Amino acid sequence: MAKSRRLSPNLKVERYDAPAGGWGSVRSLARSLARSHVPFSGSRVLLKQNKPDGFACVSCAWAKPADPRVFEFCENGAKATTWEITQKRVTPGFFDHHPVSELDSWDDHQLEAAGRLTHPMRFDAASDRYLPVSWNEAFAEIGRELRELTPDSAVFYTSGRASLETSFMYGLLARAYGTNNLPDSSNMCHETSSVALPESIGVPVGTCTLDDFAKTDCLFFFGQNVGTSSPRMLHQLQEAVKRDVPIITFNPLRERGLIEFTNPQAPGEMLSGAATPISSQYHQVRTGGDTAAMMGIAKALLQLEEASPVGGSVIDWDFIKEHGHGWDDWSTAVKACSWSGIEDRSGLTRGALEAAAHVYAQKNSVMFIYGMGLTQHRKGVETVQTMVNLALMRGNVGRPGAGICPVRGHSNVQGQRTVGITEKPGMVPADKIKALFGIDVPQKKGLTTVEACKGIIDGSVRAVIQLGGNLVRSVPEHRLVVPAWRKLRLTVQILTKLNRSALVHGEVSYILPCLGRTEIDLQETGQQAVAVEDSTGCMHGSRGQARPASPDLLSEPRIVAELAKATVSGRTTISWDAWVADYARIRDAIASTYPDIFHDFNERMWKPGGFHRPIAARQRSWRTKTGKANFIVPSSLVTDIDTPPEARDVVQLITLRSNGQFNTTIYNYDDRFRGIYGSRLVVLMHRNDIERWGLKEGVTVTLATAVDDGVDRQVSGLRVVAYDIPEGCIASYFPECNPLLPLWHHEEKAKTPAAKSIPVRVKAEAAAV
Ligand SMILES: Nc1nc2c(c(=O)[nH]1)N[C@H]1C(S)=C(S)[C@@H](COP(=O)(O)OP(=O)(O)OC[C@H]3O[C@@H](n4cnc5c(=O)[nH]c(N)nc54)[C@H](O)[C@@H]3O)O[C@H]1N2
Ligand SMILES: Nc1nc2c(c(=O)[nH]1)N[C@H]1C(S)=C(S)[C@@H](COP(=O)(O)OP(=O)(O)OC[C@H]3O[C@@H](n4cnc5c(=O)[nH]c(N)nc54)[C@H](O)[C@@H]3O)O[C@H]1N2
Ligand SMILES: [Mo]
Repeated sequence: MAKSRRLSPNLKVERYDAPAGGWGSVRSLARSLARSHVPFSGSRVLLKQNKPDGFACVSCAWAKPADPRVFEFCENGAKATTWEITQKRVTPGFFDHHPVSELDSWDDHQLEAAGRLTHPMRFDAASDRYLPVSWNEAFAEIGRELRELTPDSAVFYTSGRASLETSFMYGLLARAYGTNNLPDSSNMCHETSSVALPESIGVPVGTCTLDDFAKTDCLFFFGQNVGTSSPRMLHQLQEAVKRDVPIITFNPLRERGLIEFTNPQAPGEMLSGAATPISSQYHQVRTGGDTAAMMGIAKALLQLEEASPVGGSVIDWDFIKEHGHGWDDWSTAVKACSWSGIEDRSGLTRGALEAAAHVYAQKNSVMFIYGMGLTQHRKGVETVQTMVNLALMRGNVGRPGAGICPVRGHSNVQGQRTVGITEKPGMVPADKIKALFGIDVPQKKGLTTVEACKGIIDGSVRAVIQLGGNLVRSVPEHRLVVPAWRKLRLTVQILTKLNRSALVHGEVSYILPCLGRTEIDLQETGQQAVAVEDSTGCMHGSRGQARPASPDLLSEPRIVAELAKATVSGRTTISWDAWVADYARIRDAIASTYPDIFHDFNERMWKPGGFHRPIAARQRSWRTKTGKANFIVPSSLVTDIDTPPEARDVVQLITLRSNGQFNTTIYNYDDRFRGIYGSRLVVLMHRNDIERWGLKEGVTVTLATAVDDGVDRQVSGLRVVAYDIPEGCIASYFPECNPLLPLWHHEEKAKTPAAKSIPVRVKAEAAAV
């Protein structure tokens, strides 16, 4: 195949065989500084990123070390910062020039690239424009509107970026108002882990910290695209590889960051072009085939154990006896699984899985890292639990260098759950909240994100408040959600940048622009700081460094406090103004509510490397129903349960993120690591599949969801790109493909949309080029 192919005037595809990191990432960073019109002073702000005295990156949630590098950020973190500190502005004058119906024709990139919002705005139907409004008027009307609704018809969404302080207040606001309708981005992301892990090991989060990377003997890596989604982790992986730690990867796509890496911050490596190979084994599993692959590895382990001259050299019997529950059922199920079934479902050979098991059996301390490739499936909970079983077989939870490591998405998504953003009332200490703040936590379960969408479609939800996020793009089922969204009575977007969710608006609609985390937040008692929790359960302080984008912006804590005063005044004992004057008081309140995790919060948040929350499973204390670590048997190897087995022309669509995006924020149209430039409207297919359907690389196709429920779901104009992906699997980008995702096609228990296996048919378009 030619190294570089032009498939249309704006689409170029090439084989990208440079390492992740390296000069490519330096060039890309320089371009994003220039595009956002960020002068060199912007790079001074970057030096404070992820530093103990600086701000926590607004991009991913990866851990921040106690002894940071000079540049403790990656290409994508830097992009996120420059995107936020851009010099471009969306002022009231901008809205005057552009009616809402015109803006609605702009694409996601154009909307956010227009710059930072500067002023609170209210939609005016007569002129089809957003008009400036005073903050006081905005809060008063939103409060009035909310008070007129029944509490359960309002939804308080938050994207995982808002700080611990803001999130805590937001939870209290919703509960004082009378609802647990507090869905967050986690509902589309790692909710699968939050359901799977408590049943298996009694904690809702991972058990690994950064220290474990320095002590581990082997890493298993499932369905996480480290080079794009959490690039700073590449440093830990590189260090591990240099200690000869094998990395065994399962991913349908050969992702660059999992193949090789050049540390852009190591001059020697940059000059010599030396790259560190990352994965020692790379298994291109079929999408949804991980449960089968894990069963295969487990089966091979049992066989190795049986064949070993000294019993117990492979299976950790002492651990299982003392800590395990359900071994007999598990080992029986593993033995009952046929190799042919495993090979068929995983798309991997017995030999390949035995090779993985062979390495695993020889290594002492092993970590299991994973991302959306496991969580966004119909049976994702079972897959995560099967992976935990694999860890438990060799006692790999609760000792140094070993454990379970879900890689979280948004920079504080894990922390939001920790301080009460959840639709499940049982997850918050109701008695404390009553005693401390005079709020009765409603006992009715609230709506998840998927349930909120259902409510929007059926009309039972009347108001959506979004603290960050862009639900109109990030949720499934656009064809039904978007028109229903327009019928909402009230939509409020607390945002830094303009996005589609502000344009597809309700009858009464507000844009409330806020400070970003990189910005200096001045309140009555001086400059304020906030805190976030990273993927490893570590809390960090964060102090903004950049001048606010506009003098009219309010901080998120202030906006939430004002909304609370306008909506639930007299229903709590909280002195909202005092909290806003000094965020340390909010942290004291968090510490009183969750003392085990947050005692002495204000002092400890500045500890280099942050402070850890206690995670019982790390100490081998199992807060499960059995009091043990549970081997939970998956119900079946079949994960694509919405695809009839006889449907030969149906393929499984994986929706991907590119290297040029952060969720619905599209920085540019390139996906450098996958060698795709200039367009996101592509579909990656195996050569044999292209041939089978009589297509050619470069033609345009329509994808249609292959389910029969009366809803027509199609996305057109996608150009076929030949790609190294298993046959029967195709890939395209999120959010462009979200119209294909049925709302009910979600993880069975966790309700996480199954965005990594959407059954679709590929249809050639008549006017193909
Ligand atoms: N630059 C950047 N960083 C981000 C984000 C972003 O959009 N851009 N988003 C943030 C957020 S909110 C999140 S949740 C994380 C997401 O980060 P990831 O967890 O990396 O999620 P995805 O990028 O969606 O892709 C997951 C990977 O799973 C693979 N995969 C797909 N199906 C399967 C499968 O069935 N099995 C296996 N084993 N692998 C599979 C895909 O090929 C892909 O490499 O990143 C965060 N960081
Ligand atoms: N098909 C498919 N769908 C998916 C996924 C997938 O892999 N495939 N991934 C899912 C996942 S993992 C996630 S997490 C969701 C994400 O979904 P969301 O949480 O809905 O979306 P984001 O794109 O993260 O939100 C971006 C918006 O947040 C606003 N924003 C940015 N910074 C700030 C800030 O500091 N404060 C405030 N208040 N606002 C800010 C900006 O205006 C920006 O437009 O999407 C999910 N949807
Ligand atoms: Mo996410």
